[in-house]
Order: sequence, then C-alpha cells, then structure tokens
Amino acid sequence: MADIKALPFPFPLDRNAVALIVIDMQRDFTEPGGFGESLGNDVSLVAGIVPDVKRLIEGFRDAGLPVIHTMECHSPDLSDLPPAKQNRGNPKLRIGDMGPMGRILISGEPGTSILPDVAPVDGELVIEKPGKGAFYATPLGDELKAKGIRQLVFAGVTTEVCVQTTMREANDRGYECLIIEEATASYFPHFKAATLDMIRAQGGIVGWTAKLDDLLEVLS
Ligand code: C5J
Repeated sequence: MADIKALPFPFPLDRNAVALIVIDMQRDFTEPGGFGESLGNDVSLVAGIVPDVKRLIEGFRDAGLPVIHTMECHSPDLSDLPPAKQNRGNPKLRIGDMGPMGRILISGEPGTSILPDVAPVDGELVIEKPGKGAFYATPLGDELKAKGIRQLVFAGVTTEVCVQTTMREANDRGYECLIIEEATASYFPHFKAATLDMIRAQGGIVGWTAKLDDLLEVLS
C-alpha cells in the first residue's frame, strides 16, 4: 500500500488490485461533427484533457498496471438502444444517424473510435457499453473479478455523465474509486466542479479525487 495525496483524505493505493478505467475518450465526444457537438456542445472544452489522459495512461503502463477503456456505442441494428435514449434531447444528429464521421455512436464507425493519442494497445481490455455506466449490460464486473481488481482510478468524459455514473456503479459494487481531476472534463466546467465536490463530500461518499502529479509520483 502507498498513500496518494487525495481528497477527502489520502487514497491507499494497492498496486496488486488497481486498474485505470478511461471512459469514452471517443471522437464522437471530442471532435467536431460527432455526437457531443450535435447536442450543441463546444467539444474543445473536453478535447483539452487529451495530454493529461495520455500521461495518466502512460503512468499505468510504465508501472505495469492494467488499463481498461470504455466506448459508449450501440449495435448497428440499434437493438440495444431504447427509444427513451434515442429520442432524448434535440440533437442535430441522433444516435444511429449518418454524420461526417459515420453513423453516430455505432460500434465500428470512425466517429465511435477512441482518439489515437489515448487509444488502447494490445492486451488492454476495451468495453463497449450501451449505457452511461460501464457495468450495465457489459462484462466489466466479471472481468474485474477475474483480475482481482478492487480499486479503480477514473479518467475520461464527461465527468458528470458517463464517468460519474460508472464511478457510482463501481462504488455501490464495493470498489474503491479515485478520479483524477485533470484527466476528466465536461462540456460544462461548473458540472465538473460540482461532480468532484459531490464525490468527495460526506467523507468520500462516492470516492476520492486527486491531482495527476500526486498519483504519478507514487506510481513511478
Ligand atoms: C454522454 C458520456 N455525455 N460519455 N456520454 O452522453 O459522458
């Protein structure tokens, strides 16, 4: 065990039981022409975290620790897309529609892919998920159990949607959860700030928050 400086108190990192989970660093959320922009968002706000997510991933790889990636996407026949999700909001392009990077949020389409700078390498687990949370309708829970993982370090987009949903799912399943502040982003900076506050409130009711350099110092 090694303590990482964190809030609301130090995070007791166990190198034998920790994995990094990088949520939805996909072109559809970070590049013009994707799902994020079709909902009216300024995607440059979230694209800016790529260098810090890359440093975090490299820190885990250099330490020989597991890195897991998730992708929010649906099957081409939309059989895993409930109408309640498809019809939500008033986007220019809905999930499954053809956009400039292929069909929006559909498995295998160019826009659904993870950004090259933070893409998985051979041997890293990639979870395709139809929901906001990465445990719903995916093999993630079984994979973590099989690997003996008890602690999850979180990065990715967006802080208050897929990152927070997955962190809460993990927290309820008994995982110790730590989110890295510089490695997550929202289209709404005040939502990110509020999410980090919520996570560490009440003695860490959802988990811990830490700065990237404080984690990397302990990993190196
Ligand atoms: C959203 C996500 N925001 N990855 N997805 O729809 O947070």
